[in-house]
Amino acid sequence: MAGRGAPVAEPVRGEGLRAAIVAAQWHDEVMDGLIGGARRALADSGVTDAIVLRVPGSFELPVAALHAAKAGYDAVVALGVVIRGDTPHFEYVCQAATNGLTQASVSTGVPIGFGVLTCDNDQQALDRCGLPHSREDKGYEATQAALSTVLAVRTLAGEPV
Ligand code: DLZ
Repeated sequence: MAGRGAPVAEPVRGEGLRAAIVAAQWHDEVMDGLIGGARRALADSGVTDAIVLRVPGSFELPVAALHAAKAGYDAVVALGVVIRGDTPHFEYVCQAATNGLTQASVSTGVPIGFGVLTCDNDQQALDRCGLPHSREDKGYEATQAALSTVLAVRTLAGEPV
C-alpha cells in the first residue's frame, strides 16, 4: 500500500476527549517513534486526558484496545510493529491484530486508530515511525484518524463537536 493519497488535514479539535494509546513492546526504537508521534498528535489536538498502556506484543493489542474502549475512552489508538521473519508467524500475528482491532472497534462503536506497522524489514518500519529520519509518521496519523472519527460519529449523532 503506497503512502500517497493520504489526506492532508489540520489537526482535529480534540479538547475534552479522553484517549487511550495501547502499544506493543517489540522493536523498541520503532515503538518509541510511534508513541512519540501519537503524543504529538494528542498535543496538537488539545487532548490532555490520555494514557499509554503497554502490552507484550501486537497479538495482545486487540484485547487491551477492547478493554480501553469499554472503560469509556472516547478514542483508542493501537500501536505496534511486526517484522516479517522466516516462518508464517508474521501472517498470523498481523491478521490477529487487524481482525481483533476491527472487531473491538465495531463491537463497541469506539474509534480505534490502526497504527500497526506490518513490514518486510527493519528499514521499512524505521521509514514510517515518525523518528527524525523517517519519511512517514504513522503514530501521528493513526491518532489523528481516531480523533477525527470520534468527531465524525458525534456529528452523525447530532452531538455538538
Ligand atoms: C512472537 C512475536 C514475533 C515473532 N514477532 C513479533 C513482532 O514482530 N512484533 C510484535 O509486536 N510481536 C511479535 N511477537 C509477539 C506476539 O505479538 C505475542 O506477544 C506473543 O506471541 C505472545 O502472545
